[in-house]
Amino acid sequence: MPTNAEIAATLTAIADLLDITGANAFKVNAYRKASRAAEAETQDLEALAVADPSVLRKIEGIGESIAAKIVELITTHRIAELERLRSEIPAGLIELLTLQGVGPKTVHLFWTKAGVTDLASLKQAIDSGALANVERMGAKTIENLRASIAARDAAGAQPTRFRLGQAVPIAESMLAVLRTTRGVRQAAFAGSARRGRETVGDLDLLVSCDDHAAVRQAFLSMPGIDRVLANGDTRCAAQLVGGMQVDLRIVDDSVFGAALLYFTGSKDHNVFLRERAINAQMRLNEYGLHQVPSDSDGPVGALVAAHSEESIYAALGLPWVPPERRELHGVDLEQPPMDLVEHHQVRAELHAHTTASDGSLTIHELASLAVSRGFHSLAITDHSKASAQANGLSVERLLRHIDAIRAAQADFPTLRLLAGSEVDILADGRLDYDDETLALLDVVVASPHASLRQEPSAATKRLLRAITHPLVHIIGHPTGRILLGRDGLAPDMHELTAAAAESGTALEVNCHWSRLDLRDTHVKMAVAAGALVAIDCDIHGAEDVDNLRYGVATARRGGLTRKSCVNTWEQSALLAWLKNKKSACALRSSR
Ligand code: DGT
Ligand code: CA
Ligand code: CA
Ligand code: ZN
Repeated sequence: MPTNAEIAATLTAIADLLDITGANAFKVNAYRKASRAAEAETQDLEALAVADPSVLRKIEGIGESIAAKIVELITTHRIAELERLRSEIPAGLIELLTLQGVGPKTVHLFWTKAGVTDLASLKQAIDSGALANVERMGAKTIENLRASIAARDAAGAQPTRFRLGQAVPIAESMLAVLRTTRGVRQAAFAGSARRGRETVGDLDLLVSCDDHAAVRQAFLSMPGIDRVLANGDTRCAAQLVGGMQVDLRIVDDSVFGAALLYFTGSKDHNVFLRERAINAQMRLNEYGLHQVPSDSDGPVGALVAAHSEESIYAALGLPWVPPERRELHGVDLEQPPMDLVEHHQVRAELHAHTTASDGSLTIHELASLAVSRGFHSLAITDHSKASAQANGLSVERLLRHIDAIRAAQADFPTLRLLAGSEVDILADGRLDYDDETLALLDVVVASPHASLRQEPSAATKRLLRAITHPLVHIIGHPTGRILLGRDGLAPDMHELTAAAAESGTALEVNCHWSRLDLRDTHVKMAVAAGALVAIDCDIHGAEDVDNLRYGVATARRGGLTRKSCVNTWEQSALLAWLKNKKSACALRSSR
């Protein structure tokens, strides 16, 4: 069940290991090129390969021998060459790749020229001066290396986490198998993935069934399992290829709700509920909510509730709490339930790229996709000229693109096509198109793409300038962070959210699971400030629409309600906002 992204990651891993061994650059580059091709491919490679293995090598960038490796991965869930490389290279060397600024070619030098085999021997080679004798290891490089190691040590032995959008599809494909297993009644994922946290430490699956043995067998023979960590009657655990750990709990159907509540967490939320139970003379655990036993009851008191989460919350005098809100405890939960934004309420996508810049769909394909999702509006927002690496549009190309968007409208009677741009916010806060050009657009999404290591104060000034620009409707991925990759900007979010509320500019929750930017805590600040929020998929290919759920989960974690989320508005309200913001600007400037 490898996805294109997993295939791409596996090919990159092979390229990295080849580089560490000092392999021929031609061969390494072939893997890197194939990895990029796999990543960019919009059709599902596994589906293609299953239908006809020979089609893979017809894909631009994938040669014959690597096509065979991909087929090997799809059919056997491993690649013999990758395993051979792993067995040839000291395991501690591979870990060095996670140091900031250290690539596989550098690791090759560490290994072959300084005898380094892991982090400890690297530190030794630095301290003893041995590394200074190695080619390309100048004083500055070694200083940077010291800093990377120190940063790593400061982060501690933090367990590896995985991004939500990588974990959830794995959970769902496993649940799909379990649901068809003999005797299974209910199956769900719990833990941080169900709470919609942006990263998860491990996956927690829960199944109720009549036949534990069948479920254990089905679970432990899933493809993609690298190592079995536990195999008990009610709990199994396994590590997947790629390192993710999956916990499976098997329970009686009568206590499914209690187990789901317990294993969804968060731990703080569980503690809060347990204390609430104690105060009401009850006991709560993964088997249910019980009365405190009197002498005649034996060890467990009478059962109060266990079958569903709702019944347990109700018995504790609380409304059912959506999983995304279960980081909360205390008074926050005693408020009446909020009208949190819901996935099905989203009817407009306001950030989408076509083949004109770096998307893979044409205007017509994007519009058909939006129609198939039941959307009433779609903004086409290709990149502006400063994003040269993304084939950003010159003013001249933008003008022609606007005409093409307007012309396409006639073919989509149920969808309002909006001509827009994702205009770069330059380092000083100026926008990448002049005002006359921006004024021609229906929607302006302004986003930072470069200079993402700015000082916080410069970042605040930069973003404030864009937020208060009268022609800007939405700030796209405001910080530019990449989860587990790049911190991005660290502006003063109190100032930004206040300015956004004041100027009626929406802040985006970018749904891509490597971004989720605004993050949950920033959404909370936007909600507190009364700012508008947009939840957008930043569509580059058809699969990106499926990321909406992650953006919605992030928004719900921040407490976003429907009325503050522009994508959930009726078409007339959305169009009025877009138009009024611009004309308010025309009014102001004519005064
Ligand atoms: P993660 O995996 O680090 O992203 O976070 P979680 O929340 O998925 O944590 P995990 O996998 O350790 O445990 C899943 C849930 O099980 C957790 O959210 C609450 C419950 N749980 C596990 N251990 C404890 C515990 O010692 N006390 C309490 N109250 N609940 C626990
Ligand atoms: Ca977990
Ligand atoms: Ca767990
Ligand atoms: Zn974009």
